[in-house]
Amino acid sequence: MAQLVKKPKTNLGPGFWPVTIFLAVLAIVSDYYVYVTPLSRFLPEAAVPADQIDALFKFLTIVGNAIFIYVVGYVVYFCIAFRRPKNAPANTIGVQIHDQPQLEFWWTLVPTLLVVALAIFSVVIWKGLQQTQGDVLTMEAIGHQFYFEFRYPKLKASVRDEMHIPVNTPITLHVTAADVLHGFWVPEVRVKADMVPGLVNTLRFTPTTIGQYRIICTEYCGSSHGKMIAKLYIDSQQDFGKWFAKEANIAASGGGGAAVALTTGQKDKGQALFGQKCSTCHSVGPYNQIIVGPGLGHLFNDAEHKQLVDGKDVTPENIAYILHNGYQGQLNGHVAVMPSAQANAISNEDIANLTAYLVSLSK
Ligand code: HEC
Ligand SMILES: [Cu+2]
Repeated sequence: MAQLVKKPKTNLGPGFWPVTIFLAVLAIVSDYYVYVTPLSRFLPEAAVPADQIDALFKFLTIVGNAIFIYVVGYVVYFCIAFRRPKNAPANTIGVQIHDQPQLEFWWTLVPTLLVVALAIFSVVIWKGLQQTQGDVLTMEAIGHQFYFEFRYPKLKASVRDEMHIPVNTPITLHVTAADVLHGFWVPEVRVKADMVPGLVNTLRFTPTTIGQYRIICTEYCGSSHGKMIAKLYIDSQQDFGKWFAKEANIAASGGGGAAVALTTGQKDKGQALFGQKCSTCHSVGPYNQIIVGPGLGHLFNDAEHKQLVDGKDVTPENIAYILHNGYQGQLNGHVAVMPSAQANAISNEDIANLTAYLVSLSK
């Protein structure tokens, strides 16, 4: 292979410093525009962490923009400055440069400092997000195929695909899923959490701007994943009060809305499921007809076992509780384990159906 005929005097090529200065000007000017442009112009900020998240995003953009300009600028410049001379053979290779400790020192130090700064910046914001601002409104969001369910304290029925929250009120939102992975994301609030069956993730934010926003599922969860868009209403305190009172009325009168899953369980489906998932361990005879677990046919009218194995009264809710969480106690002097819903691979809907079936056996 032929060597490059004309070796340049410096390693940097002619015009390196003017190009460097030009790139600096370009970076400073464009970064200035990034700095002065509020991100809320493109995506409104509707809650408290949004401004901090935007500040972090801006920091990333400003640093990234400068790096981008220098990398692309130098690539273009070097392509031109060190191009193959017209008279050189086609297989000419350029001067190979090795061992530049000074250069290596800087290209290690600068990115390290940047990444450390970024880490400090994000940890500070993250810490703020973890702090409870007093337990003002704590609620739950549950992802289902294919809708969001919202539960409020003191509201018997859950609400479907509509989340109402009062403005300027710190919200603690626990999210989870009933069937498969879902995601909870409100772009205007800038918070996002995975909704995972069996795991509760917590989001904290304080809504600041009254309005209507989108809650989007961000995890491909099945054929109608794209339809999983719920509405977030940030209401005035008054409007929220009205809405809440209305929901509470609906729940009390037992109609309308999405009733609690338990009342909607279907015993036929429960019976079918019992045959698949439960009959290896349970008979539908009396309590003493034990297979692995006790017989479940007389839960409500067994004179000898007036309470459930966990000592609670026999009610549909308490039965569902055992189906959900499982239970470990003693049965005939041995440790006996009732598997949890996760271990039994049953959904909340399955629990409702099974409970309806068990109730129908003895009531
Ligand atoms: C691997 C065996 C096993 C399977 C499968 C199983 N269970 Fe159980 N279950 C038990 C055992 C053991 C107990 C008793 C636990 C104890 O007393 O500590 C129990 C307790 C219960 C109880 C409480 C009974 C009472 O009198 O308080 C209910 C209700 C129940 N199971 C329902 C179900 C249903 C519904 C299914 C199907 C989804 C199911 N179980 C699947 C083993 C099982
Ligand atoms: Cu989903």
